[in-house]
Amino acid sequence: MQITVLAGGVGGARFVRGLLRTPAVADDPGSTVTVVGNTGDDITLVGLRVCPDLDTLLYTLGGGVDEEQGWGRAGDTREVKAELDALGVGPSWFGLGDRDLGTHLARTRWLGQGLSLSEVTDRLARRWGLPERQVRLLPATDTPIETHVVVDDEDGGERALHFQEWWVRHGARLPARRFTVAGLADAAPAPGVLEAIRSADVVLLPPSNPVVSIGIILGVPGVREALRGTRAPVVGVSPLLGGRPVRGHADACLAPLGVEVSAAGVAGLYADFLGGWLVDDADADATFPPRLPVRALDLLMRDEAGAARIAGAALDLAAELSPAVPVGDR
Ligand code: FO1
Repeated sequence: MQITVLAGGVGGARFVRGLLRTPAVADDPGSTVTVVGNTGDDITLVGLRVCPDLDTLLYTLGGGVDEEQGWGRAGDTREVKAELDALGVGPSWFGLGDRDLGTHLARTRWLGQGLSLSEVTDRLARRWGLPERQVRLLPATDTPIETHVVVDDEDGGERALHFQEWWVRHGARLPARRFTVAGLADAAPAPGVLEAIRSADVVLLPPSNPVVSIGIILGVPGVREALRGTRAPVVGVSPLLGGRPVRGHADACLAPLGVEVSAAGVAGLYADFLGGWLVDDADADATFPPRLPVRALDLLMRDEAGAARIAGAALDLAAELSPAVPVGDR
């Protein structure tokens, strides 16, 4: 089975890790999981290109993530960061681990040598053993893009700051007026992205942030149209449980869009291509778009087994929706 997942952040990475444990993938060496990762979070710091969502996917799927944080490298130290702080070279609010810096140094060197972000990501994926785990990781686009957040300034006007400054430094507490993505309108999908959607047996949307993770991938020209046109069922998992995100700040991202902060509100953002929707038991009685198949279950991903249970339920729903999806081996 060919499964394509649009993913961003910690929730996306943990969901994909669970997906790899489902029988549909683990017991079928012919199955492949293509993950299209968000690159809107990317930022250049001290001259280094940092791709947080791609790195979270690499480290989580490769067994090297700091489990407590959900991002960064397990057992990392911050010697270089401490020295940069002592030298007054910022930003001080962004934590860069020493091992993690190795990734950013290698990526920046390879990009500087003329490799595309896809080619760089492929090298990093090999370092983390992703092909052996049946995973292909593609950035949504090779075009450099950056999500910016427009907030109020002190004079009653507005100013834009990089997504990471809003998210990490301000904890998403500065009310956002809107999100803009530099470079997105002219971005091209990375090689393989549209094909992975068009030729998939199933497309899955993990419980990733619908605005600044999945929303950015959907904004890459051609991606949304490919989802509308694919023969594969598109099944999504709500990132909101009883109207609240389990982690992250999806609520702060939905408010400026005027979208209801609920599982139904998020489903509405995907209405033009969504084939099925998994929601938490807490949302079982909510009103969803008519004719949208909705299944309720416990959506709390407590551990890898929990993530596998949720991913399996998404594949079950896909099998209900499409005769092409094999039943009984999830
Ligand atoms: N998140 C934080 O809350 N604080 C940090 O200092 C931080 C550093 C960081 C460094 C590398 C990396 O790959 C991720 C990092 N994150 C950090 C996570 C990241 O800011 C966000 O969670 C994602 O971009 C949102 O998906």
